[in-house]
Amino acid sequence: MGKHLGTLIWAVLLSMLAANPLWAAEEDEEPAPFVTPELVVPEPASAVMGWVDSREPQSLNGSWKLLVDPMQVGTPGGFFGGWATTRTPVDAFQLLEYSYPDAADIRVPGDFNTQRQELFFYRDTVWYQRNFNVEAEADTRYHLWFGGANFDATVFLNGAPVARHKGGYVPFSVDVTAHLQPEGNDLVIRINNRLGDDTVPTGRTDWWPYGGLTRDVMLVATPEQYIVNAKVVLNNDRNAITAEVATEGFAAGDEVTVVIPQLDISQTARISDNGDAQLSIPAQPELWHPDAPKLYRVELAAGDDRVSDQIGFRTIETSGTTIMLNGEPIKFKGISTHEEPIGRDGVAYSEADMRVLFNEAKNLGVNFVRAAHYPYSRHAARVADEMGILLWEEVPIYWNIAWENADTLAIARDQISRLIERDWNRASVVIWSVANETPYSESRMKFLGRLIDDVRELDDSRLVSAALLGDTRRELKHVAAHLAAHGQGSDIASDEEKAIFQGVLAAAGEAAPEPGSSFTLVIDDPLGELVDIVSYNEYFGWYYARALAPQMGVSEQTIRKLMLQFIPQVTMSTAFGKPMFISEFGAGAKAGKRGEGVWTEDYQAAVYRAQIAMLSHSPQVQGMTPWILKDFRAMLRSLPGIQDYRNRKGLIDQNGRRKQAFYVLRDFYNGPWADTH
Ligand code: GCB
Repeated sequence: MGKHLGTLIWAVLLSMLAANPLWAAEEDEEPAPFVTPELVVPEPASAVMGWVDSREPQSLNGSWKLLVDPMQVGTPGGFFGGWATTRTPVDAFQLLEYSYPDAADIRVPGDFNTQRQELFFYRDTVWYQRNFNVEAEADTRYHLWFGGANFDATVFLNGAPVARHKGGYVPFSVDVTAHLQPEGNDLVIRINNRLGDDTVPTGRTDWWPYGGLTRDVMLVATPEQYIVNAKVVLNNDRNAITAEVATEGFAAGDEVTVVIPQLDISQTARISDNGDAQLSIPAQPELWHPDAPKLYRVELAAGDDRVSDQIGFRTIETSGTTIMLNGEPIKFKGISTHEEPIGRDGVAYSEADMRVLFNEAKNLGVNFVRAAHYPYSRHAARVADEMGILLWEEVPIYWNIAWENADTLAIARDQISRLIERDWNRASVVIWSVANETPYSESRMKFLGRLIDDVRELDDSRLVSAALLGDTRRELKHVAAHLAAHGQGSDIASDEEKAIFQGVLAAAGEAAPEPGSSFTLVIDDPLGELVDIVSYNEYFGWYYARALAPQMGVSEQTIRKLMLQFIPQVTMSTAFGKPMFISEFGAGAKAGKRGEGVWTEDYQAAVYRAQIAMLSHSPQVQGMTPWILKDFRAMLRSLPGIQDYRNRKGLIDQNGRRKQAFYVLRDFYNGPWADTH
């Protein structure tokens, strides 16, 4: 082909592409060859559509088709044509370079990383496709509802890009009535699970960034005028149930009715200009409690629309350093989890998965679970409601986030508001946590301050927290001095090491601690001012020894052994006069490995014993969620033969095998802390 002909073909091709308004470039700009322009895609509905399970939705779970697209050629608008619709060649002459009918199968819900071996470490674009039929009825609206798609999903229905959601983990929906056809609807989702500096979470996390349609997908039918969502909670005085109902399509003055048959409640309110209705209904329900998780059937009606749910009523508040459930002091006997099932790799997506996981948590004697580090599927809080487990729910603002980036803040705000709007009727959820181990800075305070304001505005019937990091450098300096004082008189250290300890104490001068003296660690991160419960992650007995040994010039073995003796002399506290909560402590162990040293069950159990001794004499500490119930997948953790890409701090391994530390914690919750609920 001559040079001129080649240029001409390009010019024609590019002008055809530019003529399509979906991917039109700026008017005077010539699209660059081989570059795929950004699509213009609407946002999903801004509010979460709640109460969906009572609408008998059409499930779109099941077997879908999957294409893997690391080169981004599936996006429509470029030279390669795009994969937004299902096409098959009309005859032997048509060039198509993709095919959904011939593509691999993938199960929805579920992550793609663990369904296909070659995608285990994959962090990029894939395409999901399926067909569905719908017997569309008159005067009905149809909404595509996604429980969560990790982490950036664009939805195409019959070729039209109908919604894009960034962030993953939380539900979104879009009204697709205008795009539906009775048969053979072609639903295609482009999903990318790559994370970077500006995303939430960022690119580096200590959990697997599972990608794909990890949650339920469904088609929800509503009347033209319908209830979008409603928050139904007990007021703080425990004498009235309040309902805030959001509707769509009704006229001001139309009515909403709330019925709670078991309480003989049936009350009506009028919808205001903005579509909302508010009710406050005098009531004294039996209160939801982990020991007796009472749920009531609540029904809402407006026009032709009807929805219902099972809801528990309780209050949660703090009084000084005490946490009060239904006006009574309570300690949170907890454990942390990730959203992974026992006995299978990948994301836990079903109610059954959550039941098994939470049941093993209950076997420890817990009344509380920290659902770290991101929103789980909606099944989690439902199961917790039924099983009587208090729940901490969290958004993945983890380590270093782009605090100054407006788009990052927008994703974070979207994520927390969608989580709250989904779970605000779950009595089990008592804490919204906005962050985990975020280093101090002014911009971090502003970012998290904004989120905390959002949370309080959306839902003031729960407590706000964040897992804090503390001032590790300062703390380690104090700990080093105490270890030196302690080590001098012990037979753990060698003579050479004792000389080093003497040097450390001499340098500390008057501040040098006496052997055996206690040490109070005070958390004063200014974020403590903004939260209701001051939560703290600490790794005495695990990371701290590794950090101190080279700094002090003493063997890690000596430091670890001294540390186990020293931990019980530490008292945890905060500068805020609020309840303190230990949101993490732990140590790694490979199930079945016994003996001395790190990675053994024995060492992990020794760390738990020392930690429990410390925490049970720290009066401000009102609960704990040690890290973690089960070994979990983590790309950070490669050590062959021990980790093999799993974080080994679980009390059980991935198949449910219990380690010694499981029993240490169980004995504590069933013994000294048995009567603290
Ligand atoms: C932490 C993090 C958690 C990690 C854990 C660990 O502090 O919050 O995500 O998995 O430590 O095992 O290091």
